[in-house]
Amino acid sequence: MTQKTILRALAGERLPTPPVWMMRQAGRYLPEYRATRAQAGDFLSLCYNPDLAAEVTLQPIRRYGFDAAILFADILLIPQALGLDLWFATGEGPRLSTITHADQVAALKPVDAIHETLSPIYETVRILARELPRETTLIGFAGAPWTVATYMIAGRGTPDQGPAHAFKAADRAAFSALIDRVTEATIAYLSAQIEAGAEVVKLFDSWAGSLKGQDFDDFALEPARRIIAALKAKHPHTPIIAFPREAGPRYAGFARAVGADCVALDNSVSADWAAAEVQTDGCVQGNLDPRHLVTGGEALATETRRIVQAFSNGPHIFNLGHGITPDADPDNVHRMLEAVRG
Ligand code: 1CP
Repeated sequence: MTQKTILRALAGERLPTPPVWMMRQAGRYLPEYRATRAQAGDFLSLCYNPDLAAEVTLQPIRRYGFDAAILFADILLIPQALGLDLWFATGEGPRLSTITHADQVAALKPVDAIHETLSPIYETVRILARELPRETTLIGFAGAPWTVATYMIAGRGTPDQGPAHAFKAADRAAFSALIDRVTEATIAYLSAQIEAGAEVVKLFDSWAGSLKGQDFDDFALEPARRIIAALKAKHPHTPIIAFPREAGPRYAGFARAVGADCVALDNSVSADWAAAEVQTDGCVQGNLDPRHLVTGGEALATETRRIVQAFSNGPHIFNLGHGITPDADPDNVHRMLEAVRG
């Protein structure tokens, strides 16, 4: 049996044409997504409706034939499953009830209780495992503990993660207990996704770049290492992609340190630097600036080909450095794919 292209790249194979998918490939830039979302009502109703969540996951596969589909869900479902309130204020992004004291960390629901909330997500995975084309890889995901904790502490997205840094400085023990609780929940959540049919899992540490020095070791590296070790013990054949966004020089050696099969690169990293310093460790994923999908033109094709070329001597999955934005032109995605696949 010929393996799927993404799985071959994750196993360390250099392919003549890199496999390709896109962060946030199911999203508001697609008219069919906006229509299904309107049908669901709001964003969370879409996440918890397995038929509609599977439908929006499949939409970009039908339109573009990406090599992978990513489960449609959100990193903030875990805090909700641990007992926090979660809602999406229209046009304003996510809002959560906040954690500001050690007592509130202790009062979170036990890890075993998360499946009660998250079982519709596993049903979405089962539907997708049945319905995806045979050549398409199904990727499950979760947020990394630090990134998830920044939302649990602030109750919203924050430009500098100030509230989470303040909590860490004021009570490092309580902060560590929160990271531990999210770490355990993430292991249980990703294991259940794999058991339902996810073939690869990705850990999104979108705010890793604001952790420095020892904090990066303790709260980005160590939780990822623990999650990956626990998953590998149970599911040794499931590849794992780590995304320590804006880790900069700390990208070097990261995959090896945490035991990941691939590291996803954000677009602040130079492809030539990463080919020399990061890809020597194994597969890399990335890293086109998503703004090129808004602006298009010759720069989109040139930049896409430059990235493919820079990573052409080793295993590479072509992707964006961050999520595609709602103002992107869907036709530019076709142009990007032409530039990757020739
Ligand atoms: O329809 C809408 O209006 C909601 C927009 C949206 C979408 C499409 C949100 C709210 N989440 C998602 C889906 C999502 N989120 C997916 C699956 C779909 C896909 O990739 O095709 C994934 C993998 C995520 C991951 C996610 N959610 C991250 C990590 C990746 C990243 O972008 O850095 C983060 C930080 C979130 C939180 C979140 N969810 C939604 C928003 C607007 C945000 C960011 C909030 C903020 O920081 O202000």
